[in-house]
Amino acid sequence: MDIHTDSGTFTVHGASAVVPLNTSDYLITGTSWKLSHPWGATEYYRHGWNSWTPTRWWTLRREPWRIWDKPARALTADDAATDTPTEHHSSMVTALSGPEGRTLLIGAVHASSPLLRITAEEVAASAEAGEASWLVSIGTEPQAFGRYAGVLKEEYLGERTPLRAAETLGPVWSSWYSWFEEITAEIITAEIAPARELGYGTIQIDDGWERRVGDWRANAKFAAGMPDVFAKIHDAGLKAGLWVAPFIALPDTPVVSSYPELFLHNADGSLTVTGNNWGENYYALDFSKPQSHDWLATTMSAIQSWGVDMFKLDFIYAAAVAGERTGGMPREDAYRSGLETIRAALGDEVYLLGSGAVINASLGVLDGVRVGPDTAPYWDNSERVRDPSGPAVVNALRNSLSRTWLKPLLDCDPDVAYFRTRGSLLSPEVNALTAEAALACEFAQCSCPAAWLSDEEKAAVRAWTTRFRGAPEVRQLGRYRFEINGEIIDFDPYL
Ligand code: 9PG
Repeated sequence: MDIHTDSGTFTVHGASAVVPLNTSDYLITGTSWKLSHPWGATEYYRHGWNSWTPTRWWTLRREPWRIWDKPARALTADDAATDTPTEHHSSMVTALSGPEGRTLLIGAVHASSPLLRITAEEVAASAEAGEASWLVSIGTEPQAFGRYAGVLKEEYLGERTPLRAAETLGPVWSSWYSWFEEITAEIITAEIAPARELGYGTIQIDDGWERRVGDWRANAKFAAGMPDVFAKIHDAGLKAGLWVAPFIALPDTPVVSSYPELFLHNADGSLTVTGNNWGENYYALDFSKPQSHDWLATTMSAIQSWGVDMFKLDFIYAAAVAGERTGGMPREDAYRSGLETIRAALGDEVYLLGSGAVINASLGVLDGVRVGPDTAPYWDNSERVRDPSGPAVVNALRNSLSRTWLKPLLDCDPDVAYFRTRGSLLSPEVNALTAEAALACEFAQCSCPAAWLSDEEKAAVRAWTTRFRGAPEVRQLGRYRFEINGEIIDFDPYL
């Protein structure tokens, strides 16, 4: 079937149905289908598989933009099952840029592992299991992405409206980007009074509290237990957040040693390695097995009873890594069912922020997602040249600002803003840029310990939390250009 537009004709091949919704939108069903296009080696939108996966507009005239020459990182930072060095590809959605600002978007509406492969002649759409449905939308760039978000909203947000960080969390102080794993109960409690004073609404304890990843009991640095710390946070009128990576476990944890059958296996019967961090390989729960859901629900409910208002659920992509699942359950269906188990066990009032999250398979369950790789107190990282998923401000900002079209569906966390000059290589100019990015994304988070800040820097934090609490009006004017309460902020020259 041909789709005629004022900027050329597009032909659909191999679809089982093409239903026009109006003059610019089409609903397409099919397992594997193609759309030939007249725009040649144009610009296209590359959307990464998980939170950390490289996302931006790129061009077919260059080699594919990806994590180059680093196969070991593909397992975590890209989709190892589909990534190739030779193909331009995009997960979930892509868009082509045509003449006079015309955009053609192809986005999955209902699909497991939706993948788009893009050439100068055609876009090939495929999904892992059975028939999938897709939207083709033609218009300006904001129109096409806006319609896609609208269709997804109808499809996924019917039963539950996601919580919004601006209303439920306020500005968040996170322990990660200052203390990393070196946190103690004393370090966290020392932050409570200043956090109140500086206008934060939530203190989120990141990685470093647990005995071991997969053994979710407090370690010796939190000797009085987590409920003790959370009670102190609550007594100050703040909400309490906690980092946990509930879909994965390191070897030699009680759950892996006692119940190896709960974890994803390879065809040869060995446990599937789903990534490497903390200096070790880690495994992931296999959610095609009911007992894995039982373990997850029990574990998460127990942690929630300590007094947790918000969870940062990290490394969750691991449940969607390829492996042998019962009944051939599609990997992203397994992932989604794990998130649904957490939501059912914890209720609708707890804020769930995904990190390392598979975006399409999280819609309707998570309240927010990290939309970029980790930031860092430096602009770029030369050790990680050709790794756009490596920790750096430039990588976090580029990814995050390329995903703001997701805002109608969930909160987009661009990672922390910086205000400090101590323990940082960032200039005050870049610090200010990270603070504006948080406002543009409508998710304010910072990790600067109050004791590391000068009086002037503290005043800047206070002014920023006040602006965020005032719910500034944000308008996106271009790919990287925003208007925040009437003031123009243009990230384009930096990205
Ligand atoms: C805690 C951290 C912080 C951080 C998360 C996550 O691609 N990788 O290998 C990779 C490793 C670590 C990582 C992200 C990606 O950091 O994003 O905010 O919570 O875990 O360990």
